[in-house]
Amino acid sequence: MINDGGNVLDTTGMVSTVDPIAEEGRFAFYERARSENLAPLWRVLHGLVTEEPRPRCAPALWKYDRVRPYLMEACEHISPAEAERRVLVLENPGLPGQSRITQSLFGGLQVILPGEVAPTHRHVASALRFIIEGRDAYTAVAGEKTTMEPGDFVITPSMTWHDHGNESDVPMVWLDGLDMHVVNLFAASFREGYPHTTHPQTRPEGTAIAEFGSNLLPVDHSGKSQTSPIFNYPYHHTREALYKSSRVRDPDYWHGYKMRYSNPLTGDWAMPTISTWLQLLPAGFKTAAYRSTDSTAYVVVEGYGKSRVGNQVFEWQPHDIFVVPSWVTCVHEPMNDAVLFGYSDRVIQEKLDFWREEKGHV
Ligand code: 1HN
Repeated sequence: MINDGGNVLDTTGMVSTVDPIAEEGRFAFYERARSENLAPLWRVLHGLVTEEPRPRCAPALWKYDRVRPYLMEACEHISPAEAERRVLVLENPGLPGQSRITQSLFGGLQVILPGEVAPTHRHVASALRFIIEGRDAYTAVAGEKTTMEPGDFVITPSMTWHDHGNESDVPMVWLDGLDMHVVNLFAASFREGYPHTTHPQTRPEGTAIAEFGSNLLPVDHSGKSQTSPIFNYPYHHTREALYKSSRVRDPDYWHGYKMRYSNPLTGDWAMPTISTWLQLLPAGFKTAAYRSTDSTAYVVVEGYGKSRVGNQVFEWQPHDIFVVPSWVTCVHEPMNDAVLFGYSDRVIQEKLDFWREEKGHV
């Protein structure tokens, strides 16, 4: 295994068709070539270009009732002022030590206690928040605050100033999803701290949703930012949309009722680098076998059930998080009405013509 700082190339599997006996006579040549920064492609070719996806990320499940005590203990060890962001990274067991929940994306759980503030900074990496627990904490993005409730999907676009605070009397926990591994693949990362803890508020709370959140746009609005101008998609709206959909049509065999968060300016995904959606799996429904090339992290929002991921079965309940790797077949089976949030790199793969899916027989 070669780890070149993020891009892991597996050279241990069957990667070439060269004759191992003949190879011995070539090692001196390989050594001399290496001193000139040259290497034989034929030894690695089939590891570089595989017949099928070979995700290093593994199927994984985090049970929230096991994770939560660690989040609370983290609060005894460090403040957000010292940590900058008090986050426990959801480390995919197939990619230990790399801060990846899937091969391309970050996942972590952030906790903010009443009265705490996570200081203002900005970076090229875009972030999503999916609220797990708590109420009435805020995030401020580019001068506008939004109050967050469980199930809300919140966006921090690339290079926008952001800080978080908890003005309630209960701990707030959310999932952070970031694309910094994609940014770092291109060595395009910048970050900056703000000279003050919080950033001045330049627009009243509710501006974004008022102007962009009702299938209407300000008449002379012309910009087409790649990130949605709506930076909080409240759960009470999105949940209602799923249930309304469930009253007017049958569930999709492979997805149930699955709706993507979209950018109202373009109709594209809400974020340019991370696809996000919300999915209602009605009681008694079982999805047909499905796989796609976007390794996906799921958060259980409501309901109880199980998912078969490859040859593993994950039993889940609200707040649990699980990962379905690229090209691993998945079947979801809720026990009652269940709602799942999901995020993946599908939007990037679609732009690059990489993305594939396979729908099993129904
Ligand atoms: C970050 O800036 C936040 O702003 C959360 O809340 C998690 C993980 C890695 C790098 C930056 C935040 C992060 C992060």
